[in-house]
Amino acid sequence: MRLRATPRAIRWTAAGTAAAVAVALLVAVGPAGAGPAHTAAGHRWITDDQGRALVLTGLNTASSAKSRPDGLPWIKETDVRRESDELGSDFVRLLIQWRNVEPAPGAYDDGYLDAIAERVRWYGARGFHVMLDLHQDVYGPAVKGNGAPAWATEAEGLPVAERGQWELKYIEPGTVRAFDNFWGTRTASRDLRAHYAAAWAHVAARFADDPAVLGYDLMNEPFGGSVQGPAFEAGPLAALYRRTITAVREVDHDSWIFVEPEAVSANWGLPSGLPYLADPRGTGDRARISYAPHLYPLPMDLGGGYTGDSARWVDRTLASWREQTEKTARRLGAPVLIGEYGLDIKLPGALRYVEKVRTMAQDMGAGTAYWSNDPGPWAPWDHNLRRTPLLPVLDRPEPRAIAGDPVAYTWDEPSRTLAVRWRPEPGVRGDTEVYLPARFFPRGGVVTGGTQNGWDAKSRILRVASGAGGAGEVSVRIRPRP
Ligand code: MNI
Repeated sequence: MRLRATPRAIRWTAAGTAAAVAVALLVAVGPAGAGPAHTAAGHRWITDDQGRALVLTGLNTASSAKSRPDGLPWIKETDVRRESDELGSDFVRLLIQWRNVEPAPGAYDDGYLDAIAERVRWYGARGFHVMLDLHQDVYGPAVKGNGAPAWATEAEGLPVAERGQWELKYIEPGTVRAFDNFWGTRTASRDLRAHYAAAWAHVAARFADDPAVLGYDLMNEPFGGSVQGPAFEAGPLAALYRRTITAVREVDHDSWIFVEPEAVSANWGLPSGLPYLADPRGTGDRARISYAPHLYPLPMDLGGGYTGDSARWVDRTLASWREQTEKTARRLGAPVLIGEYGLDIKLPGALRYVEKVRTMAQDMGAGTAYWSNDPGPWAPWDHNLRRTPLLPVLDRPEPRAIAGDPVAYTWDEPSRTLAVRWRPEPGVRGDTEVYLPARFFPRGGVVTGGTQNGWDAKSRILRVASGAGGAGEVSVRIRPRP
């Protein structure tokens, strides 16, 4: 993502002292908490290069990349077309593997990055924002997981037993040792974190000027080996993030950088100990660090559906997950993106659960990436690529980009009304864009309370003038065109 330097940015870099920076900040954005695109909970929105708040909605692509030797997801371009045509997606969390990026120490496979770039183009051509996710589960294939190359796996010969429940491989001796050597909480033969940061810098250099790439998810579901909880998150994890952020910013000034908490606690709605992580590109609204936790309520991991007692526990998890996520996001000064949520949709109540998560994300001003697009029982398409009942649940009317400071948006299905409210902000350019699925808006929409600026029947995007220059809040309603 590219952004021209704004006068504000120039003033900041010219400011020699902390006091001058503080003055410039007050002049530029007003009192603390002001400035564009903040949610009710006080954290920020992810913005595009026109300053518009983005409502990112999409899928993870794909679990298949974990196990394939080529490290690529199963998709062809026609699958991206299907995702674009049948689903209201404007976002993809695209999995990549360290083992394929850096197959030998310090040697990068640019053929792999070319293949990733081709897939990014498929998405970009259809208006998607792409987040690259350097994925791992259970460290790497040398310890029966995925992610890290074998040369970067120092398990010291300790065993890793196959387990029925894959998550249990995380606590096998060889896996824990490999993590400890990675994090440097034991003395490894190499500084593996230096390799990790440099591998990211190599990837970021390749995609820095790619307008389809929104940013980088530095590590999937981090796990600390024998160091757990706040000691891990505020210690080795924060240190790796700081090192990697510095390395990425040397080659890419503008893309968003997404950080995840320790998965095993945060996925279940427990607190994260992740500390504030400075962005070399600036503080406050200049920073582009986003918080991207996952959401997997424990009752569902245990095979429960969204009914009865299990549903009550899931609801409590959702409430604590939201509270903890917003607390961490405020500490980080970061917008929120739910990088993964998902379940086997045959579980009782599964579709209501998905709806519930989407509504929560909407209330939080958070984007979502459903896990995953691999055809099967979790996905919007089955093994024959026929639509599953999940598809219409994911495919909802929604704003895509809001040209100002978003106040709220709601979809009321009985009255077929999408309502969007925002406060115009100086410096935000372009229209508000809303996505209107064919099954509710077969002939597009009619706007009240604002000015329609165009309708694209192919992408099903309706544009509404930002209202900048007008006074106060803009409140528009969009109903189906008769
Ligand atoms: O549920 C997890 C998960 C459980 C336990 C642990 N540890 C013990 C460290 C870590 C993670 N993850 C959920 C989903 N994430 C992956 C992809 O990132 C999906 O395949 C899982 O369903």
